[in-house]
Amino acid sequence: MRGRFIAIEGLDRSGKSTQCDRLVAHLTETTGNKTHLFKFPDRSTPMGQIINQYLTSGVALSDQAIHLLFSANRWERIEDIKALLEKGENVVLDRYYISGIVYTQAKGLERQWCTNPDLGLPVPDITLFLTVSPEVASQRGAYGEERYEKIAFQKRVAALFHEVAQRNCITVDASGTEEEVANAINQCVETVQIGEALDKFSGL
Ligand code: NYM
Ligand code: MG
Repeated sequence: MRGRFIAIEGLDRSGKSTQCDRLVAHLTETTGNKTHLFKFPDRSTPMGQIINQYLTSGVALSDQAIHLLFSANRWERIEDIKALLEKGENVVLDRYYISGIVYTQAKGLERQWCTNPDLGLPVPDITLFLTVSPEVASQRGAYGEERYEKIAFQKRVAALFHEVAQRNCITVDASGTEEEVANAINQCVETVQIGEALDKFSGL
């Protein structure tokens, strides 16, 4: 049987990275199979390095160009992800195409335009959306260091995330303790049915 394919989405400083690490440990233990974490953007690839410069040092790129780079950065890792799933290993994603779409749409670009480059990517078995208010997130460590970490922008992203999550995600309240959030995530993950074939993303 193929591995489990799980994505975690949320605002900046919603606790995604911590929870992804915990979920990797949980799946390794409960399924007995290797579990891999992929983080998007993957800043280690050549495209990821340009994305990193854009996010951290204000390199100028048009909204369209950076959007396509974020999408290309997913496409450049997808064959590796599929191969692991087919071997029966699990894959956890720290952000995926929903982040890609809502962060760019929050800048005022059209939903369909934002969706197009990601069409055809494999759809996760479940996408968890960790909710935390932009105000609470802004109190967390190192907030404001990267482009996009501004409350007004995060509020626009949050509104889009909430709308999209109704149809595409399981929403998890991420304002509790690390332990409480991890328990809620583990419960959601246990109920997931794993189909043999991966669906192809066809829109939100
Ligand atoms: N981001 C992330 C996008 O704007 N589009 C995307 O496709 C992805 C994957 O990059 N503010 C944004 C969201 C974050 C930033 O991600 C860096 P992270 O998870 O904070 O490293
Ligand atoms: Mg961030």
